[in-house]
Amino acid sequence: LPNSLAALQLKLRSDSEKNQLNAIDALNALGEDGLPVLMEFLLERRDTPGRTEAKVYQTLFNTQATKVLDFLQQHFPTGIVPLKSERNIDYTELQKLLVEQKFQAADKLTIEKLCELAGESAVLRKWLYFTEVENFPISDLQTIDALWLAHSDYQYGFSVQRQIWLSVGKKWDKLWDKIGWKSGYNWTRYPDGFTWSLAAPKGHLPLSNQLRGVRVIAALFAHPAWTK
Ligand code: UYC
Repeated sequence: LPNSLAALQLKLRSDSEKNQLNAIDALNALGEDGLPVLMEFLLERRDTPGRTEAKVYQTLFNTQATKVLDFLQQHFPTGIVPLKSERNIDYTELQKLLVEQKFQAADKLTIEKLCELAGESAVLRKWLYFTEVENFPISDLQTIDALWLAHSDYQYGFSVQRQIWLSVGKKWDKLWDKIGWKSGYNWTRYPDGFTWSLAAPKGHLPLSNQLRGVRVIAALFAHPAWTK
């Protein structure tokens, strides 16, 4: 019986990430019977959260079952991603918006958090200088990125955008096209032109306004956070 609970339990712990991710969907489809298996797995892996653990967390949250939500609240009160900050910045609200898949509000808050990270003058200005980005701590950028990854099935995040940018030979126009920020000569209009769900192309979110040029996003992509 390939779809038996025991088989899926093993598949969830197999060496292949693809098999693990498929097992999550199959267990979720079993409903009542599958959810305890997912909860047990999450407790087991609580200290090593990666893509599989994040998908288990998001899948459990999406059930909106009282028992499951109580479990998540008890064991993972601040979510599946450790909310590390070198500047004492609180990322709990960003975590909340992302787990609830409120992508537009999460995107806006991401920009605000980056300004907070840059300091008081950036908070008042509401946009960043590239020189401020260069001084961002690694841990904070990694936390923000890990939150986007975890709650988008690894579709969204600066590191995803950077990977695509590298894959197109660092050609900005090719990147904009691939992530749905530009179509031919036309910029996507903020906010209504953008897709505030998981239906967008990989790397679509989070946004960074290109009105003042590419230096800020270039500084983000050059940051040591992605290579350390
Ligand atoms: N906007 O077009 N954008 C804004 C994007 C551009 C513009 C905010 C992204 C092109 C103006 C965000 C793209 C452009 C404002 C983004 C995009 C343009 C604004 C809110 C595709 C005109 C009003 C946060 C690359 C041709 C604010 C913020 C202002 C806002 C994001 C216009 C998140 C990814 C070149 C006029 N756009 N933006 O920064 O500054 O205000 O006047 O990138």
